[in-house]
Amino acid sequence: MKIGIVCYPTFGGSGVVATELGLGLADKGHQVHFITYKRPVRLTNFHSNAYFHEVTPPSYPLFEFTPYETALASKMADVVKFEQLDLLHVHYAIPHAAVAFMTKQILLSQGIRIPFITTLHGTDITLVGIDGTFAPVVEFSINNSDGVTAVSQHLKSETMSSFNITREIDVIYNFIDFKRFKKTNKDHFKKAIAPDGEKIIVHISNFRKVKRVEDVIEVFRLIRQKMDAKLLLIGDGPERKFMEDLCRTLNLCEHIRFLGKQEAVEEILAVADLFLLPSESESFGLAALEAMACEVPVVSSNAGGLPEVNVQGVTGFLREIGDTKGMADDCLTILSDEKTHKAFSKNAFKHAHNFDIAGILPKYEALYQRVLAQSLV
Ligand code: GMT
Repeated sequence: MKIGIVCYPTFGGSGVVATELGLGLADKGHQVHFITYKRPVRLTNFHSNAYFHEVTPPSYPLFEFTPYETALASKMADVVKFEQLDLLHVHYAIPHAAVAFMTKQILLSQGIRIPFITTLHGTDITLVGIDGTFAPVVEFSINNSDGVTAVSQHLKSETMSSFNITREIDVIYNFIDFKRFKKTNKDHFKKAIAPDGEKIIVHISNFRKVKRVEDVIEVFRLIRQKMDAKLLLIGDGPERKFMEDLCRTLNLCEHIRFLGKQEAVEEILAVADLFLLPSESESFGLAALEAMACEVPVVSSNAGGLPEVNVQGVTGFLREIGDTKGMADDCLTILSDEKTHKAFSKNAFKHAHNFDIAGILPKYEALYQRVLAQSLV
């Protein structure tokens, strides 16, 4: 099959999922065309079945806001036509679903039928999507997609209750590639970070408000009242400066390292004893799944789709949003006893296998076939 994938090319989860999905499909012999404004961060190596088409909207003195959507639709129409694509799969509804609808209409006027699938990832519904500025377009483009998927049951329910949805939404969970995410021996790295055998806690996010990184720091402060520990913060974003200031105020800088954006997160997860994700809202929590695949237990908030990934009392613990004291207690439960930690690590690894790419990819392929068959009717 020839598939066009449209996504954000950045470190964000939706771009990562879209790229890994495309590469997985390319491995299986499909021809995959990524269409976006920059090479996706995980599209690093040459793959004979993967292509990249860059969208470069021209600047013009009249434009205060460069019309990216128009440039994207034109590029999508061009790639569909020239490469004879079978379908388009767009990730993150805003603006990609609406642009796909426009592309479909442009091509229809030229006698070309191209169905499109929209995958909803999270804030495209929960935070940004429901904002009145975007809601009518989001609702219209979901209802007029040829297939729609959500990355968790929770996100599907949120979508159904927030909009007037007149079509079916399939839940296809995010996935993990165990070839890449696995526990490896990085003892030298562990020694450098925690020379006295301190426990290592890791948090990965885009440092947006919704991630509540301040809670990570507060939980860590409470843990340190009871045991020696180090905190590694991976990622970057608007909140980072405030978090650095907070560490200084709390006099914790010596024990906290800001590692910034990292490509090989699996190498850092390999030395982690625990993963913290206290988000305000989280449709799935891909970072938690990546940790679990590396045998790292998770303490998270009970937000959104997180309970579908992190199982209470099995792979880790979940607490109400903002309950930093409870989260710290849970971390201490896991970290203070070697046997408990081992059991949680084992469970996390086992549960992560429910999201193995080998099982999830065929679900997308089946959806593609169904949508293609319907579009021929
Ligand atoms: O919504 C965001 O904050 C970013 C978004 C993205 O585009 O990276 O993340 C969402 O999609 C991920 C991949 O499906 C999910 O793992 C994240 O849970 C989800 N983020 C939120 O719902 C906050």
